[in-house]
Amino acid sequence: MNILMIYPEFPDTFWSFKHALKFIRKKASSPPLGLLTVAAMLPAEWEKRLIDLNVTHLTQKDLAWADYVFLSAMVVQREAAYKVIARCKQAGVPVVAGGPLFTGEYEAFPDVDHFVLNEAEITLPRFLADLERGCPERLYTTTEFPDIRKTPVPLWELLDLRQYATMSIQFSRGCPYDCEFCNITALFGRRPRTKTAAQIVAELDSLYALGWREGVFFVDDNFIGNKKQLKAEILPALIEWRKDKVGMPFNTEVSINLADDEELMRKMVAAGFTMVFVGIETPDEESLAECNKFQNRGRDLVESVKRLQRAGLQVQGGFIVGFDNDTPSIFERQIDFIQKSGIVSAMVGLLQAPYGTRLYQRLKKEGRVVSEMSGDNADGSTNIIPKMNMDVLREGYKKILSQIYSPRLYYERVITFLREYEPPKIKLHLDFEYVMALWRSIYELGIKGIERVHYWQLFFWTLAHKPRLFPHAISFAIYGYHYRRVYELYA
Ligand code: B12
Repeated sequence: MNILMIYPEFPDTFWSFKHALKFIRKKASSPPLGLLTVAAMLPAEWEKRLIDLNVTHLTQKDLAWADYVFLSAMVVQREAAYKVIARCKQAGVPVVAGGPLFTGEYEAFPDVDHFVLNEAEITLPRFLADLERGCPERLYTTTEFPDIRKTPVPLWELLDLRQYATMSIQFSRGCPYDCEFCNITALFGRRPRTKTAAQIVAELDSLYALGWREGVFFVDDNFIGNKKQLKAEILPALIEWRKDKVGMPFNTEVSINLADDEELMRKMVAAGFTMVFVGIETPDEESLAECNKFQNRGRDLVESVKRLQRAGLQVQGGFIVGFDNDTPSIFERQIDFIQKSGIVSAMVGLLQAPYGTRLYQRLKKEGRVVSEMSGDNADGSTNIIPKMNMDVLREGYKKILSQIYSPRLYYERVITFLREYEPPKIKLHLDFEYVMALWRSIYELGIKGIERVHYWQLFFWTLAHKPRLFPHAISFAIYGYHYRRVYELYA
């Protein structure tokens, strides 16, 4: 059996990092981990190939080779997925689809032959058994959450590793918190399900053996969902693993209460974590109460962020405007907060109601859900009728973005961050492309760019005050260019 796994192209978004990737000559930020995981669950004797349309093309020859196409996508890849399905149909290759896009809206894809939805650990074996008997059904779903201690090591071999900026691995699924707008608990449950230390070490070993030395993103919904297991089992195993390794800094997603736990922060940093994404959402207490984000309440959020930074963790933040409690003063307050916190990468979105969330149910009852989501939560669109006047909200939103990604405020924030940040202690690997990225940034940003004055200020400030953080400063300059370009598109 020949299986062609296809991952559709992402549009140009905040998360695509397209404008930054060209500096390091990479084509995509992350690999399609869902497909690689599914590939490892298929019979070993089947032939498998991967076409990630973010790094390569799909040819007629590829389609002629395939007995089945296995397709995965998120909502943001919807249009690109339709195109892939049309090509498969034309070529007469049956399509098996899974992943978040199809799990959420499979009815909208009449041309897909089989849907294997939810988590494949449960639904895929059922499909494969029916396929073997020659009677595969069209739809496989489940309401159960599988034990991921049996999930196999992803089939990294299918990837051309050189095309990616980071690799992904997953330790847990689910999140103990229950924020009103978030669909994670609906999708993956509130009790975090975790892999074992042996599994994680095996995944890291397999990547290391393939020569991978760049970053690894732990794609957990909340990495610290099970702190006890992390402290006792996982982090000690990672610290041990790292002893004779070079490179592979880790990043992940956590809730802000990590800042309350010195031991956990220390162990994460020792294990090689250098960056965390945190859902900050808003500095407004009322709005935090409205969305049930109690882990963010009753604390000095700026100070919590700084504590993480001082421990050696760069903080990326997610922010939302458009809560029912928000008044037009929120825009200035968000800008102010982002500047003070030194959160260089701030993903700001309008409040949206994903299907399956408590927010969706509440607003549906109030007649305030107008459509499904665009799938990109940082594109300035929303599927709800906000309490605030829509034009005021849109204008305020644009103002936040145009300010925080203006070269002046952006570079100011980079310096605020670098002052606070404790550099990583792990041995980093220096790739030739990263050296070249420095020269490319000098030309693109330091000579041609509208940010050139700020670029050179940061360049010399860092060399004078924080020379060890010089590579970080250059990376930030490159990211800043990407964010500005993306938000010019949204404007
Ligand atoms: C890593 C990640 C990213 C990464 C990398 C994505 C990439 N290249 O694949 C980055 C940071 C780029 C990203 C960005 C975004 N993401 Co994202 N992301 C995730 C995250 C945290 C993990 C995904 C992952 O790798 N999981 C591990 C693998 C093993 O799981 P999986 O892909 O779901 O695959 C399993 C099943 O779905 C199934 N399966 C998957 N594909 C297939 C295919 C077949 C044929 C079969 C049979 C089965 C199958 O089997 C697998 C094993 O069970 C998820 C949350 C989550 N826990 O899944 C959100 C998630 C996928 N992201 C989401 C969103 C909304 C986004 C963003 C729009 C913004 C945001 N809020 O984060 C952007 C859009 C991307 C863009 N470029 O514009 C949503 C998607 C919702 C939807 N219905 O589409 C999720 C579910 C989070 C959420 N709260 O809803 N994301």
